[in-house]
Amino acid sequence: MVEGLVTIERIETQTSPEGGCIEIWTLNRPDRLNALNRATHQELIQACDRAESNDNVRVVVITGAHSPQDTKRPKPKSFAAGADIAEFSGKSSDDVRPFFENNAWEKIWNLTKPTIAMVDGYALGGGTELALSCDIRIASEDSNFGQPEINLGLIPGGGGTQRLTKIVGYGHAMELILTGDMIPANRALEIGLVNSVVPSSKLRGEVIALATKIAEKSPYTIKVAKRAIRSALDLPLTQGILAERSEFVALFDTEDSSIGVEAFLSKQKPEWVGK
Ligand code: CO8
Repeated sequence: MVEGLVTIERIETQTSPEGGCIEIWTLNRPDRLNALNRATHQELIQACDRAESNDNVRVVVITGAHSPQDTKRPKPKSFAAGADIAEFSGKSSDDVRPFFENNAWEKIWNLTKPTIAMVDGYALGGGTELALSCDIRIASEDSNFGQPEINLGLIPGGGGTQRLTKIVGYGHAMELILTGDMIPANRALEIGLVNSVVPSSKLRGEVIALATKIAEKSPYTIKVAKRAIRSALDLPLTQGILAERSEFVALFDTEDSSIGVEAFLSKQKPEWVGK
């Protein structure tokens, strides 16, 4: 367990090759509803660099810490209530540009490993965008999503106008960004913003089960699958089909495709080698 503004927990899983784990990154500023300040942002970037270079990390889960609920004025549960608005005060474009040019949202989006946002509470502004930078979003019934930047005289700046539009479609993205309204988890599910909604008490178990299932596949093939699916967002259909074909055919030269095929034919569990 690595403690900081982003707490990192590793869960060992039964993987082949051996040693695989799921990393859970917990944003740890619950008094500020896990608002993403510069320091948190830097820690997220460092966590990305470490996870990318560590072959044992198979899946990354991102979530938010909750503040104690037994105090006089408990803070609401939050995944992340956006960028830290206090850090916007008095800033010019020249002040903020360097921060946005090297930002954690893109770093997470560009991880080659699968990522899951585990959302329990508010995911607003940069918080919804952080969830959108992940490959899969699982939310508790207590969660709320939104892009309230318009109420600050701003627009989403962590990829929200782009990824939200790709994921939920033009009309829903327009409505969310132009109104700044929050939507509850069940509405987020209806518009495809989240993959599933579960009771808060079951959220961690469901996400770990999902992450474990992915961690047990060939880590090499998982990366290829992620890259191929990404092509669907970046490329026109005909080029995307060609990109997929090229990835698919190349897999026939990998040891893991031979292992997978032979394991199926001999009714064995595949023991992946990761290449
Ligand atoms: N930044 C800083 N502090 C925050 C933030 C935030 N985004 N959100 C909440 N807080 C603080 C509050 O100021 C409050 O502090 P204190 O206890 O000292 O008064 C504490 O967290 C608890 O919050 P509230 O008292 O407001 O709790 P409520 O239950 O009354 O309300 C809300 C909860 C509705 C979530 C409310 O806090 C809220 O509206 N927060 C702001 C949400 C928002 O506007 N987010 C968008 C921010 S802009 C942004 O994200 C731009 C994205 C850029 C992406 C960058 C990519 C590179």
